[in-house]
Amino acid sequence: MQMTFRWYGDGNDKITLSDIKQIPGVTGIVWALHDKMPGEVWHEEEIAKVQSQCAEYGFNIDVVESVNVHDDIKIGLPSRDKYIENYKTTIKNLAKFGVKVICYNFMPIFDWTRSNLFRPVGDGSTALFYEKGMIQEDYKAMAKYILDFTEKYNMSFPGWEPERMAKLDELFKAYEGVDHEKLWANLKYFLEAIMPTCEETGIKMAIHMDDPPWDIFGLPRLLVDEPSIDRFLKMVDHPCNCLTLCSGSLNANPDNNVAEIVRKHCDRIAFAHIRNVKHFPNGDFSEASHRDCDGDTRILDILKAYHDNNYQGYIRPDHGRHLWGEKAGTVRPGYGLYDRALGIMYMLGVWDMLDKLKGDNK
Ligand code: DNO
Repeated sequence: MQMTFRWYGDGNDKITLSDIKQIPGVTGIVWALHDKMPGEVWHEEEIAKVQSQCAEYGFNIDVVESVNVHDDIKIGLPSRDKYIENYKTTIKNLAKFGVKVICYNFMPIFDWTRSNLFRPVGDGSTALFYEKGMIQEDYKAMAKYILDFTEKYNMSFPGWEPERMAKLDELFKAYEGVDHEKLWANLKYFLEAIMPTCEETGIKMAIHMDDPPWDIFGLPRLLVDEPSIDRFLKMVDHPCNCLTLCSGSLNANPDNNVAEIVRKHCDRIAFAHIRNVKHFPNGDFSEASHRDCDGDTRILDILKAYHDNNYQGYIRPDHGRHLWGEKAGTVRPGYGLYDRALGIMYMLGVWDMLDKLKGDNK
């Protein structure tokens, strides 16, 4: 496996490439052009700039997270073809700079969704929190919470572009009639249209799991469990049609056994997100440290499943808690430096030991 770290870019992230360089084992930066709206073409000179910044520290830019998909593609409007053409141009441009994997999602309107971005964990740190009761009907209250936060601290979250969020009612109207089956069909249309470009460029498209893995605010969500992942991979059975298997997103539903999914589909996982989640009996969940016993996601089983399958793809610590003075205004929610660095050391510790045991067993 190849260890990576998500970085939001110069001027958009308080963490520097020099900070990341000091974390053992990281070889690649997971990046994006965060000022791009879904549907816009990513141009060569913009990509080249990030590449040279990362190359200065010896990092590759093999993984992009994300090239976001325009709503018209998800809704299935006639204008989708124009945005699909743009997407293909972006794929080609990224390939020119050695990009190997594009992470994306197909969630209608909202990307990841939480009700509290800095909820105390109990040890002095804070973490992202999902209060089920708060994410039921009133999408405006939830969107307001997130957007007030981004405005107050002058940051934007991918998938929560203020320009799109300003038109929430219109967006909800446009998605009327897009039920699960329609959304599956639109996803298939999109993938079938871009697979030839992926094949030609060698780029793998790696769909992110829906977070949380259930419908919210009446909007359908597709990538939620093992049967839906099976369906997705079969629907477009192409080696470039891959997964970003996000352990935390999937395991927000405690019935999802992520390690089993890894064992079943390891060859189609291009990108692994490792995150631990702690469940509460009423359906709420909090994000937790990467250490297995701090949450319910069974991180050790998952790492073992990747190791047993000789996983060669990319991996990164996903959200971490906010530690040691990281707080609203000083850190991107879920994307502080310290807990993600600790997560890397935990993962590498487990991995190194599994390597050693494998060697010893020979
Ligand atoms: C949240 C991330 C997601 C992810 C997108 C992929 O922190 O895991 O925003 O990047 O869903 O498109």
